[in-house]
Amino acid sequence: MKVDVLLGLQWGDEGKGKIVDVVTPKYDIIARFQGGPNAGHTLIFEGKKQVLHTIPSGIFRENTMNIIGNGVVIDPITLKAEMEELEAKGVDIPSRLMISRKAHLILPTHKILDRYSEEQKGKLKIGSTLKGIGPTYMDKTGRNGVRFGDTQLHDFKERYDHLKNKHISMLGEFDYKPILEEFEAKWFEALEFLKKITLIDSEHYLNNALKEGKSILAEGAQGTMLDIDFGTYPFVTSSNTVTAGTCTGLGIAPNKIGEVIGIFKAYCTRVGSGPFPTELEGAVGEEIRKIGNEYGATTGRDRRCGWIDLPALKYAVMINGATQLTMMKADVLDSFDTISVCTHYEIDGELFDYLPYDITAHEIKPIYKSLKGWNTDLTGLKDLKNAPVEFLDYITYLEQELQVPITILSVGPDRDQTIVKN
Ligand code: 2SA
Ligand code: MG
Repeated sequence: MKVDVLLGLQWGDEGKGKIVDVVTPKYDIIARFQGGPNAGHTLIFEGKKQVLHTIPSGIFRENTMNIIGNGVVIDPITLKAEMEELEAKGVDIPSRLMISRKAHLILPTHKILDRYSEEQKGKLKIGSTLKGIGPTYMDKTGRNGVRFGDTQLHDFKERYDHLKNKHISMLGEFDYKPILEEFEAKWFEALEFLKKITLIDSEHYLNNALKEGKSILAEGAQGTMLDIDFGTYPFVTSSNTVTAGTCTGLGIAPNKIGEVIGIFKAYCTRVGSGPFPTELEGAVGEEIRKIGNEYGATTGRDRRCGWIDLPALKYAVMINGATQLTMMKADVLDSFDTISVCTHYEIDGELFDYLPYDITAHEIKPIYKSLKGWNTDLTGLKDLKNAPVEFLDYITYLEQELQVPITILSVGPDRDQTIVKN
């Protein structure tokens, strides 16, 4: 058996949560491999909305085991809140969730450092969700981090204090005390609460599961263009969001990766700062935001909206080795007469089909191809046989350009509004 991977090809918010939830019945195990509570995976079923931040999106299905892998960073406070919300809905978390001992902990002072860092950057701020992600990964790679497994060691409090004091010494004049007072007690309380979750060596668990013939899906967070190495640096998150992140974030060897399902929206969004060549700042962008309900699932921020960006998507398909594609939110474009697709960028008078190295130093002008819109309500579509020809043309055009088949199409937020193409 191999591990299938499902991840975002744009700047996040492609709809990973919904699709993981839809495909979960095919898998025994769903595992998160990177990121942390900066993620906002929205699932809607039976008319109810649920946002997940740290817990994998397989949690609502009985008989599915959910793993938070070593590559994830965990804030006990937000994880506890998320668990309590789900438990109130009758989900039995301890029987469906396990956490890697090697996953790093987000300390209250990591969140403070995140705010401090963004303040220091001024205009160049990343637009972080301020969940402490960057500082926690910095301590991980700097070899100062505190891991979940450390909570079971006799000197855990010393390790915690040591790191906390290091952080305080980095904060200069920043008034950290009120925030620390607000969060520190809650943080330890949350760790107590989380004792009911089993800690495991998830690399052994997952590799053994493969040997036993179990099926595993790795669930990405954020998106390829936010990858620490291949995204629009420095406006990125601090983890490897791409397929390779599955290997390091779960302990899965590259030759154990099976299908790579890349998700993208029929248009494009970005939340936070940084380059976004196809951004529409006027009325059309606003219309997409409203129809698509494009607001941050974690922070509530307006998401920036624009047309689909083929050069960026081709890059993402290449880096991830995507073997299948899923197109989300096609219904959001139902009322548009014309749909634009960015095929190239014009930079200093020259045409490019990839993003330049120094992405902030150039003015990037998107070159568009116009396609006729379908002007039909797709939200009730169950079968592509009944789809408008313009919609089918859009799918075929994208498949030709990206050279990967689109196997799943989403035409609305509900589980049921999903078409699996044969
Ligand atoms: P961070 O929090 O330090 O990792 O932020 C760094 C950049 O990564 C972006 N980022 C995201 N982009 C899209 N969706 C994310 N999750 C939430 C959502 C975001 C929200 O699902 O809507 O609620 O605002 C996410 N998380 C991080 C972030 O905007 C920075 O550009
Ligand atoms: Mg999201």
